[in-house]
Amino acid sequence: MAKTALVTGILGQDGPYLAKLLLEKGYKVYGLIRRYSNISFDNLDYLGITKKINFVEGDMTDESSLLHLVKRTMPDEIYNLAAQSFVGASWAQAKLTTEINALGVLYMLNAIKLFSPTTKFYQASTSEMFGTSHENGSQDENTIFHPRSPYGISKVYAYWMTVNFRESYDIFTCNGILFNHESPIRGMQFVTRKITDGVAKIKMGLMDKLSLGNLDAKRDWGFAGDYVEAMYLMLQNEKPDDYVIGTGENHSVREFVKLAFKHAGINDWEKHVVVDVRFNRPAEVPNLKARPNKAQKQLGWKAKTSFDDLVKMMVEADLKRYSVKSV
Ligand code: NAP
Ligand code: F7E
Repeated sequence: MAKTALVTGILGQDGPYLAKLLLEKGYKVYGLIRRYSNISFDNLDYLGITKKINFVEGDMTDESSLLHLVKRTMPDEIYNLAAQSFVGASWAQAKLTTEINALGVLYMLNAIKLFSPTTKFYQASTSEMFGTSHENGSQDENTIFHPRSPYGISKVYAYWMTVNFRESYDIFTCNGILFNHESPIRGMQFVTRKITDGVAKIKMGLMDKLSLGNLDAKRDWGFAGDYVEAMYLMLQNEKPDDYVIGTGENHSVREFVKLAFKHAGINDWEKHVVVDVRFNRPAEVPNLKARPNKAQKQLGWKAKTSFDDLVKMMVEADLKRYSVKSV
């Protein structure tokens, strides 16, 4: 019989890439969606898989909806990707961020414990939990957490609750501590997509200036399509554990900007970029770089897409979108 997986966050960035991978492996995929006045399947459409998903309704903040869902579907695997995932919004919406990202995970884990204790659970943890903490400029599974935003704090709660259900009830739970990963379907608010979309608009003459915040922040940026393979591999492993996932290389926002303009054939990038302090955060995370050795050793996972290829892929996809629109 085909394996079943429930993917929360199915309409976001990672949900569609993961669902595509699981469908290719023969899974029946349930995708959790909340109630919307106006729903968008654009990201699933981009990967051509909308019709293959079994949509189920629920909300991470509504415990009873998750209890019913797990009881009804009893999936082999649950990948919890749903979140208020934008760090920048988490100060103004700290309670909502906590309810979705922290309590939502507790509700899901309780549902598993009560109705489907053999279900394996993947939690989308994040490098934002490290904040300013590092050893010699990088982070691994043993680096202590020092989150710098309500988002990072909510994810630390979810991380430990995921560990605790493993230790208390012997449920197969894993944390993937993923560093930034991007793609042509990355949300528009995140800096990479804001840049590639802006560069494409400038190239097409639709915009002249791109306003950004801190150009000095450094991130370990990889491709989402590579990272969903790590999520899958964690749940296929013999024992549940927690893994840092990243490329092992980092770059500044400034480097990303320069490269994006270069791939669009624009040389005078500084003419088009304006620094606007309104995009600065109350507390910044200045420097993140993964040491993903454990994942490489135990899961056989390694990032495949280079920084240059990632930027090129995103710029080309946005240029294509605007070229098609302007025909
Ligand atoms: P994303 O594009 O923002 O997608 C998150 C999804 O969660 C959206 O589809 C959103 O639905 C859904 N969601 C939000 N609140 C919900 C609720 N109350 N009930 C049900 N669904 C809800 O995020 P992503 O980049 O794919 O990231 C996936 C996960 O990995 C997130 O948990 C994120 O925090 C984590 N993460 C991401 C990165 C990264 O670099 N991308 C790195 C580390 C960890 P709507 O469509 O309705 O908004
Ligand atoms: O910011 C700086 C900003 O919003 C990256 C989420 O997926 O990855 C993501 O969180 C950096 C920060 O991502 C702008 O200050 C400068 O230093 O793209 P971002 P993030 O905050 O790193 C982690 C791993 C997650 O878990 C999150 O869910 O870029 N920056 N200028 C800017 N950032 C934004 N958004 N906009 C700017 O104009």
